[in-house]
Amino acid sequence: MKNLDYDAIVIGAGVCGIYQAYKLQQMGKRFLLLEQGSDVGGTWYWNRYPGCRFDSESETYGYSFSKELLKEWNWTEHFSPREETEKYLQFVVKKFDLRQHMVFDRRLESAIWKPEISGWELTTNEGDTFTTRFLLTAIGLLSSPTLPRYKGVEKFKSLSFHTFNAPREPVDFSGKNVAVIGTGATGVQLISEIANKVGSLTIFQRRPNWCAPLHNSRITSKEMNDIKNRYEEIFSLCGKTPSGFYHDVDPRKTFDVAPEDREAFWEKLYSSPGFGVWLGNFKDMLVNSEANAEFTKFVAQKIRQRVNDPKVAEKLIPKDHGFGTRRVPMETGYYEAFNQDNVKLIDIGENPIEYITETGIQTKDIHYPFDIIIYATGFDAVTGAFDKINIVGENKQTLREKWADGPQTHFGLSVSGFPNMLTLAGPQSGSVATNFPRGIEEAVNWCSQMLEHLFDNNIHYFNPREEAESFWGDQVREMSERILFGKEQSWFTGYNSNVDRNYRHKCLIYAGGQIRFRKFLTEEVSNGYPGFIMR
Ligand code: NA7
Repeated sequence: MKNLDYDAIVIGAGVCGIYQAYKLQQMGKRFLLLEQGSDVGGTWYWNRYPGCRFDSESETYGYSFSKELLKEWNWTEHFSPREETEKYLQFVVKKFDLRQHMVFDRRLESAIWKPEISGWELTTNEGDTFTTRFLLTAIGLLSSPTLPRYKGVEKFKSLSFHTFNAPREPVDFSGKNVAVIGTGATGVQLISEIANKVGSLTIFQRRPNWCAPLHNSRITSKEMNDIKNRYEEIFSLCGKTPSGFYHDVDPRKTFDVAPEDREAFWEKLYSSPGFGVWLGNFKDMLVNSEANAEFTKFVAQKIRQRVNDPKVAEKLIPKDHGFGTRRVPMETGYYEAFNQDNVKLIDIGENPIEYITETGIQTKDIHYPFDIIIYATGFDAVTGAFDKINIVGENKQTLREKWADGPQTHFGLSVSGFPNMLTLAGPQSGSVATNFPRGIEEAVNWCSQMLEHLFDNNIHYFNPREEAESFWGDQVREMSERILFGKEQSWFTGYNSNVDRNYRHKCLIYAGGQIRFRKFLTEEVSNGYPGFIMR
């Protein structure tokens, strides 16, 4: 058989691709990593909008695989800002000398399965072609940004950008009239950060989300030393929760607890840092509508207390879904921003945006002039990045065709008919619904173990079985039906009004949690990979 250029090619130099590159280097394989950006970082390279940070406790976000790395790196905030996370990933790449395997400014345009070489032929936007035995995609869940389909978006003459493509140089907001469209996790971070830096801020909200305080703070050097001594315990704790965060559900049910104790518990959650308010709540809060409604009332009251104008407060309180049934944006002073004289909320349900003009936004009632328009309008999530690549598998079937009605995968990590391809953070994977690096380490470890098995046994071909894929589809559906989350329109359920194809009512993630997911993965290995054809 013809020699291939590489044993493996990894696509994407974000959190996932970097770790996969490290593993391949450890295995001593001939591999390459292609990255469309000009440097490493993925999410943390692209999203340069003000206020961008993660909602994971910093010490739970770093890689756990190297004790030395854990000892050397110091986080400075409990919830790290984008800039620091980007530096961290650059530090990792330098420390393990991974840059030598990476080629930047290369977008993968096509990947064609070539049975005669039992491998893939890849072509990039620069026209280079490579052959590889295994194709490993680490192309991100939220890397295909979507602009709203308003007429005239391209006509606006002054500065406008999607948050994902925010300018690389800091934007000077002082004295500027700024519009933000979108109030998801991104919009909420951005609005909180720039409200007191702009001349005026006008927020165009379609649907409000239930937000909760992040309670970020600095990490002192004493705290950092303590964290370093506890890393083993920290990762062990994260490994035991469904979400890979510290926060685990409270074993009690909402209505089994006396109202005053319930209230005290919720007050404590609301005033504690991070996702505890969402993921560490009573065990029925995210599965039982009555329990959910009770906590939802509690959070609505908090919003009413924080926003001075009752009419504005009511607009900021979601009426169409309960707390935590979509992604909870974490905020720092978000609601208080609406108490500022320079901040205005436009409910586009009442006053729809009609089109974008050269100088601003035309709504049904009024034309608003702006200096800057920022689109925080989200992503063609999880499958969007795959759709942009022409991936052609066996029998010349494209991945787009295969997933036309929604993704079909085995464990979210491989796709029948697309041999020798591992979708490291693919749709329907359990790792994409977790504290990302925790789930990702799990997925990359598993895929690497499988690759070692293939290399060691001289296996040149693997393909997940169709039965395995339909089994996994059932698991994904069953888990999403169990939780209130699965019933709401959000990017997790494949909803995006800005793209033609919406996988309505199909979950893009495996919502069963990392413990269940890990069990499936472990059994697959111990049973000798029954879900795969290998030869
Ligand atoms: P999201 O959570 O998908 O939010 C996008 C926001 O933009 C949301 O408020 C949308 O309203 C709004 N949107 C989208 N399209 C339009 C149009 N056409 N007109 C008006 N408003 C619109 O994306 P984010 O970037 O905030 O967050 C993504 C993830 O990044 C987040 O979950 C974190 O994990 C990190 P809608 O709710 O659809 O009515």
